[in-house]
Amino acid sequence: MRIWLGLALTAAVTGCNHHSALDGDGGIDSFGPSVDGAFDDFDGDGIPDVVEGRFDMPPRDTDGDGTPDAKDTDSDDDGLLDATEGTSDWDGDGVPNYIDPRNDGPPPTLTLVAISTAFNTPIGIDFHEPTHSLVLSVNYGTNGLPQNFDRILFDGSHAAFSTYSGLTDEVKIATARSNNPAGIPVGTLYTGNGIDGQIVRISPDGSMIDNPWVDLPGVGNGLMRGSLYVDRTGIYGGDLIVATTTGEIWRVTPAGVPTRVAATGVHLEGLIVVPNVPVRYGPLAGKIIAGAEEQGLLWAFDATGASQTYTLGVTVEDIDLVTPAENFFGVNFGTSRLLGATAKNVEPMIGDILLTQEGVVPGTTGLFRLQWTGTTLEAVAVPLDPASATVAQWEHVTFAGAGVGEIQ
Ligand SMILES: [Ca+2]
Ligand SMILES: [Ca+2]
Ligand SMILES: [Ca+2]
Ligand SMILES: [Ca+2]
Repeated sequence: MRIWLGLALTAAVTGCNHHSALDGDGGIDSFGPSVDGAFDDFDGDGIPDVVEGRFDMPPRDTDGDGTPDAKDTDSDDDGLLDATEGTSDWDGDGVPNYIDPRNDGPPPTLTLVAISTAFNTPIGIDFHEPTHSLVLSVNYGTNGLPQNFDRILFDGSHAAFSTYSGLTDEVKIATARSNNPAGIPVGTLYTGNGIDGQIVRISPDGSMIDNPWVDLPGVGNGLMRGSLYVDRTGIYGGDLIVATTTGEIWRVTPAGVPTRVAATGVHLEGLIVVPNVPVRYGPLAGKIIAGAEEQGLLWAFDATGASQTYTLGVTVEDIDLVTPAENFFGVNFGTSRLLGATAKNVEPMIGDILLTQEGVVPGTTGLFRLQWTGTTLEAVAVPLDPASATVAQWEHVTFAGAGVGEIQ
């Protein structure tokens, strides 16, 4: 046995040396004359060429776009870079992430942890990237006093994000992140003010308040209590997108120029722009999606305003993309607490769409993973671990590179 292991080890070492010796010897393939070692990493994604099937005949090309995996920075064309996905196997199906465009396994069982600090009527939540913290809208039930927006510090305590106060409407928020293609200052916060068609903008440090920043043209536009979202895909130019309580969808440029995308006539809640990745999102790829709680429908809009609806068995309150290496946080309105789950816990659904339902059946998460199976759109309930904190009523949820006490 010992001899056998020794031989295997010797062979492996010899193999490495052999490939290293080849490197730079003038051998030519489509990768060029000077880079031909098996353990090279041509595309710099951290995955060696030999693992990426460079020496297969023909070289492996998972997404069939003509660029072999060893040169392709997104080998499976699912919108997540190979360097992010790596060779681990988040969905446990035996296929490494970087060549696995869909999560085939069941959704994870979530262990939600209640953050110890209580909040007064919390509603909206998002990531404040400049301070690596969560920003929340709070206090609408006390006439917006002492202020409407708090940041949540690492120990779970509150600090005012802005002195802005007096909003008595349920307040939804959206922040700009560094992935915004229009270069909106990172940490800029957008919200409504309870007045028809008006949007407020607050500077990243909370000090400058434009109220209103934009007053949508026309009347009966509705309130921003629908949802706000800053485009991360570039499909909408990095604009702010809003969905209103009267069912209008608008895009607003960073300079404050609004354009109406659609008008549905039905209260919309929850909003994202879906990355333009057909293999993962099917017919939703590249679309704005929003929920219509009272209809039990998901609406999808293209840039021309053309729309389609889907019945998924979920009354949507909020919509999010499950992002790599970010913790999950949600506003559990029924207990005035934040609930969190670790990035590791949500890993099996990275890249998927998460639908949040306000009304929660006791003992469940009230969260649903929305996937394109290749033939159909399917929303599957995300189960709750028996050891988890319970959910009373969700308001908004987010994925964030923030830590709060128990959730790091
Ligand atoms: Ca590589
Ligand atoms: Ca390819
Ligand atoms: Ca990928
Ligand atoms: Ca996999």
